[in-house]
Amino acid sequence: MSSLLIHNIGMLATPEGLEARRGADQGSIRVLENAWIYTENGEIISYGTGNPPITFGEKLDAGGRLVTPGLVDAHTHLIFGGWRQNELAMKIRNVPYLDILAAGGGILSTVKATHAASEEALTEKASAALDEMLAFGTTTCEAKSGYGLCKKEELKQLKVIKKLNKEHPMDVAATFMGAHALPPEFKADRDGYLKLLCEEMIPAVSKQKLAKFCDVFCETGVFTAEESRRILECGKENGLIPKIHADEIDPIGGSQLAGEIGAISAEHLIVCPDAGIESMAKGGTIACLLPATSFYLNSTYAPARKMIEAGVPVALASDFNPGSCPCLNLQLVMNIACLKYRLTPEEVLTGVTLNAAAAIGMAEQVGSIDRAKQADLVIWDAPDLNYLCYRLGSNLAHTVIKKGVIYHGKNH
Ligand code: IZC
Ligand code: ZN
Repeated sequence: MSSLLIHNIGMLATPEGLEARRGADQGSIRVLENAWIYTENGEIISYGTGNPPITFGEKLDAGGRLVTPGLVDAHTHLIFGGWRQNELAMKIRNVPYLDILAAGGGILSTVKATHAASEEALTEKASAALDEMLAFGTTTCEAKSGYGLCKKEELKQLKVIKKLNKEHPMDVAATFMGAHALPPEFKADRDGYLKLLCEEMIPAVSKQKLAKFCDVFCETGVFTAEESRRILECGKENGLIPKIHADEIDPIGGSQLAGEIGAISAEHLIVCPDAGIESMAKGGTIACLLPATSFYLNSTYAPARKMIEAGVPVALASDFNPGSCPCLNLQLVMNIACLKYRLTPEEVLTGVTLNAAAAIGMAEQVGSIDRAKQADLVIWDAPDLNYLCYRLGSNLAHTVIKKGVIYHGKNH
């Protein structure tokens, strides 16, 4: 048996429970001072304040620092070939994201680079990104396919995710996103691609158990709300839980659809209308917001406060991808969520831990410091939660613990 006692914790801050927290509960977290946490075999056994009752096993002195659950990144496009630094000059000249895509660039240029990369090369590249995420305090993430856009290449991406989930310390939840863009060869035959998705790709993903979720980019010039409904319903029939990229640039009905079909989460929601918020509240959909993307696209910010007030649980994620957000640092996402969404540090913490875990169906295993959950913890170079959300641009992760094992420790 391996055990670890983390003691001398200045502040322990965590949301509580096994499901997403909404409304006023999003900002109501447990805060303990002068605390300790005891873990065995990668699981949280007990925690408390004052002198720990445990004297045996490995000990880790938190040095009076803040400890939170490991962060959960519920939205990444982790597996891709190449980068898109060539788009920066276009962004500076205000060329819109969708114009770059319509001209065959954007997602489609990453599709070419991903096709050209071997499974081994993609694995190596994504593994390095996971290392970096872990060093920033992320201990669980989601990863999407979507740079294949044909059966063979989508399955290649999903196999990389499966391998990383097995071999890297990070837990990686897989999402099939063959509906990320219309492949150019189907430009004159949209229905042909929908048929390929529904009749070949989704059944193959499901049969090979390569993904838990199915996602669609519901956007002007990409997939309409009706097409998105067809794809997500087909995913559901094949056992894949629906997610949807909705209202990122234009409000074309994605958030309303999310609530109607009972999507586990809707992503982006930058221009989400009131009807979409209402539908998500009714359908129990989590709003997975990506504030670093708003920053990177120089766009407006999702109405996060309105969502919390309407009882929609808010999760926060990086959207790590080579186009609209080449950032995998959830600490920066936390800063922007405070400053631009006007969320409190407590609401933000719930957004990057428990609600993010719920958005990927893992709230029973990770996302909070509760007994019997995985011992996924971060010791921060911060005395309290306000400090973590207030500092900007540094990496404050001091020690990252995944399933009771210490992966990164900085010497100070
Ligand atoms: O590669 O541009 N929004 N999909 C939807 C993305 C951004 C990723 C990309
Ligand atoms: Zn995305």
